[in-house]
Amino acid sequence: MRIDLLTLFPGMADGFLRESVVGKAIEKGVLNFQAHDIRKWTKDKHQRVDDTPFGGGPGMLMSCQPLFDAVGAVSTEGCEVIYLCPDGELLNQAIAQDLAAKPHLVLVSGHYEGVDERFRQKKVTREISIGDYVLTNGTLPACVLVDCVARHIPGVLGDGNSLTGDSFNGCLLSFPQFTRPAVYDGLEVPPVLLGGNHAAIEKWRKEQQLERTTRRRPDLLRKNDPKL
Ligand code: 4GS
Repeated sequence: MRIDLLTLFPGMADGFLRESVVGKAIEKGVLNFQAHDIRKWTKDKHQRVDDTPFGGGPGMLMSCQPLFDAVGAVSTEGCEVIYLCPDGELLNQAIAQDLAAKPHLVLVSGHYEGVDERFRQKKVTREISIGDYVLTNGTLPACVLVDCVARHIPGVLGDGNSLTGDSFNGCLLSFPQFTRPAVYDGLEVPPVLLGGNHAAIEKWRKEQQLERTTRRRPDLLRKNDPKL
């Protein structure tokens, strides 16, 4: 899978994504990731990539020319061009899974007050938000998207970091987990987990998941069963 990220801060993305699990995937060539500096494509004599909004108002907007040319340079036939912004669809596990099946994503990070609307109309095929809050720039949202998409690409996760036990995969939160020692500072591990009765462990874990989801995220249960 190929992912190109267009940003004014490529170093932010490289610093985050070239470490750990996703970093290994990039090294192995399972994920072909490239961060590009949008400024590289500006034709402005002062290297500017932004300008003041027509009609007035605070802040600066990213101009069309560098964005159109950057997308033109990195895109391929049929690739998905995703603009990260608070007014996009809210990112979730299903969207991440869907995007992981695509051969080529081009991600565009907004900066300042955003981008010229004509860029969104003509070049962007999908708009995604990582949550209802406002950040200083769109590079972190793009990294979040790359991270959660990458873990669905075959060969990215080892056995130690399995997809199957994820919160949300079954629309239930995870069960509580414990490792050695069996007693720490007087705190005991639930005895069922030490017994080796796999059916009993399975049952306990399912109950814990239901109990936790009901208490913490009843909205997830309702999404699964609208009657609730
Ligand atoms: C988000 C978000 C975001 C909005 C970028 C203000 C700079 C900023 N992008 N999900 N301009 N939340 N973007 O806050 O995607």
